[in-house]
Amino acid sequence: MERTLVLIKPDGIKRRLSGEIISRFEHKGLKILGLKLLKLDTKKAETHYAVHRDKPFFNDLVSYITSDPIIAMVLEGRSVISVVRGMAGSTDGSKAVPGTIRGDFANSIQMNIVHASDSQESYEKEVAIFFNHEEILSFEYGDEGLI
Ligand code: 3AN
Repeated sequence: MERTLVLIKPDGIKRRLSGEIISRFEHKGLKILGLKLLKLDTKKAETHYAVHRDKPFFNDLVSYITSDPIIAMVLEGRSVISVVRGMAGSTDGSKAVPGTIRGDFANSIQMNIVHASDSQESYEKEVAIFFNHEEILSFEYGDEGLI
């Protein structure tokens, strides 16, 4: 089973969309192994977005993601990295397809509700920023055979 790191960004939290977003992942049959509400510090935000360090929007992005609380989640499921990227939709909310989280709730590039790891390598780097090993739980829901 694959795992991914999802963030509900400050716009998602402040627009009271957290429950809606978490429900989508639950209804898809993904397993939530870790979940926390936190305010990210600048150092961790810079590490999380390190690949964008040279982009013109880097400073704005770091200021934005540290401006207010976010929710961090570890999800598990079959091909979960690509499944969740598909559910999130394309980066620019104005271009994201309806039915996706960004397509349904975002109209901005920066304030696009969620972040989701784009590869196994990214997941491994990102999960270490947000979770200790003991905060990622291992358990059965009981409906795994149906999903
Ligand atoms: P995604 O989150 O869809 O993987 P990335 O990795 O290209 O998108 O970009 C990371 C984050 O940087 C985006 N979620 C968005 O918040 C921000 N971002 C990307 N492109 C721009 C841009 N042109 N202007 C402002 N912010 C951007």
